[in-house]
Amino acid sequence: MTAADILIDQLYQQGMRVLFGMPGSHTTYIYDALRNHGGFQTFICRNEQAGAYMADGYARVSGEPAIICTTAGPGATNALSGVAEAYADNVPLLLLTGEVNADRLHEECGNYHEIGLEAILKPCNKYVGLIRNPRQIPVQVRDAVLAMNSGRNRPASLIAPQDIMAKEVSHLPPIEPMPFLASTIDVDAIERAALAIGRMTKPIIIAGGGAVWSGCGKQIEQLAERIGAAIVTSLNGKGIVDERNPRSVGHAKSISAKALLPHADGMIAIGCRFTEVLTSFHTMPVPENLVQIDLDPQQIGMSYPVEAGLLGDAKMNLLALLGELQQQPSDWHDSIQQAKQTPHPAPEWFISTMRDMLPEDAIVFSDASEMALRMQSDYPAYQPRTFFYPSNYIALGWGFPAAIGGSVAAQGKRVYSVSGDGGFVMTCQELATVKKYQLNLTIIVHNDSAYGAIKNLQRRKHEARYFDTDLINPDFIHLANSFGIPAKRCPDQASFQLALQESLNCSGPLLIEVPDQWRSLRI
Ligand SMILES: Cc1ncc(C[n+]2csc(CCOP(=O)(O)OP(=O)(O)O)c2C)c(N)n1
Ligand SMILES: [Mg+2]
Repeated sequence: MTAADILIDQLYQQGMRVLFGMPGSHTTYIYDALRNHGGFQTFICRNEQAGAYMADGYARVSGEPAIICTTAGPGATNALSGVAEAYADNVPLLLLTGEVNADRLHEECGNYHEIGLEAILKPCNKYVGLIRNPRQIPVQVRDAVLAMNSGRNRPASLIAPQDIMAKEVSHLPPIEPMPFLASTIDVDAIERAALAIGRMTKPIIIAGGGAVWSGCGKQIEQLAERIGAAIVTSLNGKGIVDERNPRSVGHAKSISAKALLPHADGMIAIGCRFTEVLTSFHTMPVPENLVQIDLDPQQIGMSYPVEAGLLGDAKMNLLALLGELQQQPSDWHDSIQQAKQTPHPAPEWFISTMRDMLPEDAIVFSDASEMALRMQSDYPAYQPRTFFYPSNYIALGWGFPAAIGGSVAAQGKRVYSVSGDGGFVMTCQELATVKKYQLNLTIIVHNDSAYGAIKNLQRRKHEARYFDTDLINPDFIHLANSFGIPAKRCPDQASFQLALQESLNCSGPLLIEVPDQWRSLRI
């Protein structure tokens, strides 16, 4: 048995089952161990950056981390953008990377693929473990899994030098998975929070990604009912409560939310970090009477002072709060309804057609394109973990490969990705992955032959001095076909409806191109 066999077995013992990646000269022992073990579902990616996005998408849909396995040096650094996106959005994934031989590590003695991986990985991982001795493997695997699954869910990395992986070792006893520390309730803090909430007459609940990971949608609805609150979400919180709920005013940047937020006299933030993106560079009105629930003590009061901070799991804290709070009279309901009626410009037909045609529980991944940006407000999510966006690192090219990971997690249920032409071409090589595994994925490419989002900025901020934002693209239909994937070009609503309908009834991948050359001049 090699150390690589031990490593793979320990990962399995700690609950890991899915691995995206690409073998290299420094990971042949790891791949041999994967083959011998046989318990992992493995997927070859065509670029490790996309492979890391896949692992990210897998975790967002399933709630469970997957592995992105890379060779040393360039394999790991290719994956870095994906690790960073997961770090910024609080999503767990495990980067398992090969490494040059440990005997002369960091000597820069001419070993190919060598680069200071620990230093590179530290800022975007909760845990980085360099394996120097096979005996360390059980504890390092356990610590990596614990880091991903406890507190804020974030990436972990294991660095596996090839000479260590090749070592013959006798069987090591398995190590018990570490029980995740359950958060405890601070009774005094709950009382302070209940008092603060009792003073709110126009409360707003703002729910972020932490609420989704805690799975506290029901408790949020109950709290809103109890105290007469409106509900808004951040991007990562979208769908935690059905956006058609009479108390929901959607995403915090929706027209309805913007109409209501200035009138609130109290806010309860649940797993929500008040990021630059959410608060539009801290211009969003945040009432002084703020109660904040978060797993991470650093986040509580970081951007706005709090009346009460509740540390720990959101669901547990909400249950404790609900035990304290009486039904609260509120005349806020009419204002919420008025805000919901605020006149909206009609959403783009592309977006409304998707919402009208797709099932309630359809899983949609969007890239950082202009159209996906608009989906944040104009595409209501009805269930948690059904709408995904690279919310905080905002890595263009994420949407399509993340949807591949999401599709693996969805176990056959059809998944949709929405990309612009620019973002899609960044990771379109993964059409090969979709084809190889015949995934039920509908790949929508909104094609304006431009980096439209940036072109818009040039129009607004630089008096339409457009520069380096127009693109020449491949023929997307031929491109998909060359990978053996059927494709439709849909320049109008009727043909788009037909194609979406077809995709609902087909199995395997389908690419839909929506050419829209003049869109950037319309908005
Ligand atoms: C990795 C990375 N590179 C560049 C950017 C900057 N950026 C954000 S949106 C965008 C243009 C997106 O173009 P496209 O995918 O065609 O969508 P469109 O905005 O045209 O709808 C760019 C270049 C980014 N966010 N991430
Ligand atoms: Mg574009």
